[in-house]
Amino acid sequence: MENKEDMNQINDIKATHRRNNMLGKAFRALPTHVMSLSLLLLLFGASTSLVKADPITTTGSNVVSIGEDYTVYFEGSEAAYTSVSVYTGNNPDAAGNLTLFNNFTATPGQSVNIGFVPAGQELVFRLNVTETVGPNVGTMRSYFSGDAARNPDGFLHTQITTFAGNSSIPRGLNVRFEDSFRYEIDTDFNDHRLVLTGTAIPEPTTMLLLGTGLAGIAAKMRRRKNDKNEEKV
Ligand SMILES: [Ca+2]
Ligand SMILES: [Ca+2]
Repeated sequence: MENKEDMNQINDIKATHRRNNMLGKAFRALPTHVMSLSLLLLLFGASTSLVKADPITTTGSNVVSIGEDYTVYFEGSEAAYTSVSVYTGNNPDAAGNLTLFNNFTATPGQSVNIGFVPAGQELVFRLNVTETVGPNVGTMRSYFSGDAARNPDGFLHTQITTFAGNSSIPRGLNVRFEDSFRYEIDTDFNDHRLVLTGTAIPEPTTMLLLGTGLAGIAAKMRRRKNDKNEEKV
């Protein structure tokens, strides 16, 4: 009885060995370009799975980062006043200026990358408005996204909604400015509209693992090739 079981085990091991040998031969028989394509797909698959859409959370009308790399798109403007949007980092002031768009010269879909913003940090946008019609022609005022208290009239000047996406702008967060002082003209919140999208940055450890994994596969392939060449000699 014991002997029979031993024999069965030995036969199982032999069968597994034969199967592995066949798989190994089949793998080695793959042309080099098929192997390269597999590696490419592995890379491509890995990088796309790290990208997320619509990644931003809001608290009231404040825009808060979840730790991604952000791009701002110009969505459009329905306004009489001229306005220029500026990214000011996490400060509602004149520091850290990055000029984005002029509402009369920018094209919808135009974009500016503002880079990585750590999770939890607010992204503040400022709108520099020049009143070009009405009783105060030439008056310049600045309004900020977020809290009303930041603005010269103490009113909220942005609405935050979700932008569904179109042919030139991806899905993202819609930051919609009202350019009217004390809402004297209207409150349509469509005078200067931005769309913010975020892209997840692969963590260094993920990239390292991916790198070492690929390096390992490449080294194995090289060894296999060398072994084969030595067999031929
Ligand atoms: Ca308007
Ligand atoms: Ca308006």
